[in-house]
Amino acid sequence: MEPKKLVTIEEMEAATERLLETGALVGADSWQQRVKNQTPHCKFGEEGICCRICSMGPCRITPKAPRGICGCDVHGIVARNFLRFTAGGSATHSDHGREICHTLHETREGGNYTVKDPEKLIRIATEWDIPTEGRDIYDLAHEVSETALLEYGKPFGTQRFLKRAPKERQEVWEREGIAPRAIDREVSQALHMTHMGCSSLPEALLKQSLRCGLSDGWGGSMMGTEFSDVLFGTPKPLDTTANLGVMDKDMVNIIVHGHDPSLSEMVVFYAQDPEMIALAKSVGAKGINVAGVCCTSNEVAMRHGIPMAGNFLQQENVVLTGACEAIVVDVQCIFPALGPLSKCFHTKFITTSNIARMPDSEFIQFSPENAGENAKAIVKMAVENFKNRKPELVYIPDIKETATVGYSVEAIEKTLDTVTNPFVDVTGTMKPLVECVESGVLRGAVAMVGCNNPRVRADYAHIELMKKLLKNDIILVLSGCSAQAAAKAGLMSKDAKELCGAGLKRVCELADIPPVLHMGSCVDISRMMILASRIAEDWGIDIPQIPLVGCAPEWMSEKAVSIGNYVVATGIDTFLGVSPQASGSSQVWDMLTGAGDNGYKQWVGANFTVETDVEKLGDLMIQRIEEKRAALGI
Ligand code: BF8
Ligand code: SF4
Repeated sequence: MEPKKLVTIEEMEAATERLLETGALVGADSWQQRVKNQTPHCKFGEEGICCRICSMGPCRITPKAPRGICGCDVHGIVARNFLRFTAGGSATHSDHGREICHTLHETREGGNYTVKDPEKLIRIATEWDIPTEGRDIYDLAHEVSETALLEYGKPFGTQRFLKRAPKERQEVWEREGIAPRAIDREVSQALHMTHMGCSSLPEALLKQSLRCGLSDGWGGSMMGTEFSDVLFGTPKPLDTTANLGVMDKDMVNIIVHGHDPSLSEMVVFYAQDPEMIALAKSVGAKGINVAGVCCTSNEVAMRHGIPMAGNFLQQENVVLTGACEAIVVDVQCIFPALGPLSKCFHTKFITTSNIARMPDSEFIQFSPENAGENAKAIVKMAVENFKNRKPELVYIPDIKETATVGYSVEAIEKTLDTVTNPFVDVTGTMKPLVECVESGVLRGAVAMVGCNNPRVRADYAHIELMKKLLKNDIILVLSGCSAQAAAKAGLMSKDAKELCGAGLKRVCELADIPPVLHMGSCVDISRMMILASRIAEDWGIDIPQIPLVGCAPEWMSEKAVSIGNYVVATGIDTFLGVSPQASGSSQVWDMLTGAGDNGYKQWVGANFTVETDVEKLGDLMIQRIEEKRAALGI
């Protein structure tokens, strides 16, 4: 069969160009223009060799000035900056997780929020030695959420979820002194260590980067994921659509953007309210269309099939369609540019969190207690704004692909059960997957994650790398903006099996899956950690031995660096297409990339590889996967 014609990156770029013409008509600014204004970037910043942590500085390291005023050398400065970057990401993800724990605490029968997956709640309670027998589910939810919240500040012990990792991993974390304690403590300690006159020894700073990252991946993010599932349901495979063509010129278009499903779930709910739909019809629309951007999009796509309008660098495009009645945001990855941009159109830019306040927005403070009321007010505001649309500015690019999303670990397990059941009387095991890799039908797996970054042609690295890996029988698990890049390009549709090598194609047919599995938002990279742990355990090997690597080809955020640290600490080699701001120190660089004899590789059995050439990055990943296979003798 001829491969299905999928939308190309050139077609997506042409659509963006056309939207920028609308922008020019109304005098809108754009990230494309701002990138030009900011180029070239500051070289000191790029290399991580500028220190601003005390007011004797800022100090910049040059051959003539090899030390800051306090005497700190370039290695200390770069390592401190790297740790601060990590701590920013860890704090952000973990605070998102904390908000979810608070939402769990607000659940009650008939309330704004309820427990949608009681089985999962009971499973976690049992794991945490909380009595479950005969208890009211809400009573249990409240105790579990209180216990979870204590993980942020408990005075003693390490994170409860670490026990989910294979024994060998837990021993590595203990041996290296990087098993994370209370989440807030790891972030605080990172700031303390990097204060003027504290640590300047790269080894100590980088070990804290690993520990702080682990407190995110195996602490805050993991709680964010697990309790989002308890609250809103554990994702199961669902069909949806992706790219700007999901917006509808005849409907009220509401875009949800950000990260916390506590907001987006409510907006989705009230957009289906008959009263709101009737109101939409009364203002001349055919109905209400909710679509997502960034991680919020992943959250609502995988639980409700809500279409994905786009990823990080497409957020301005949704406004440029002229058909966006409201862009409703909570926290993280929201361009402040949306304020002035929305003023060029009729779009309401609605901020909802005290954590992300922005000029030129309408602020409707959202909290678990007033969620229903406020979500309804937001939907109403969007609907009433339909009449202010300027038809002459409306242009929605006709590009849209189908995608199957929602592969939680539970869903993957279930899929594997259906494949093996006719032959083997075992369920709940990753063994069928392991057998596919051992036999060589699949060569291995890549966890591709992360953002867009204008340093890289938007989505190009994601899409090109995915195609290359699929051809080489490497299965992909995705999250974050990488997931939307794949969905926009049609790579999450089951038809994408035509792009795969013979082995992977066969697996997709047998299991009835797309070759690129959607695992959710960025906090859901914690799902990938569980998946890797389960595979290692069912295979009887340690995680670094699995022919599996991580990749963030277009990453940009502090969160991405925190993720990188915990993914590597979990034992998964990670490939980056954008350089961390750490190249100014040979010592730090070697420790991160495994070049020296003392660093990430020696401590945790995995390291970063940085390569900005997309072709070479793909080759390096394939090479690493093949090396791991050879080491296993398969
Ligand atoms: O947390 S992939 S641009 S949206 S940081 Fe942001 Fe990056 Fe997208 Fe989600 Ni993750
Ligand atoms: Fe300069 Fe040292 Fe102060 Fe950094 S801590 S700004 S290197 S004096």
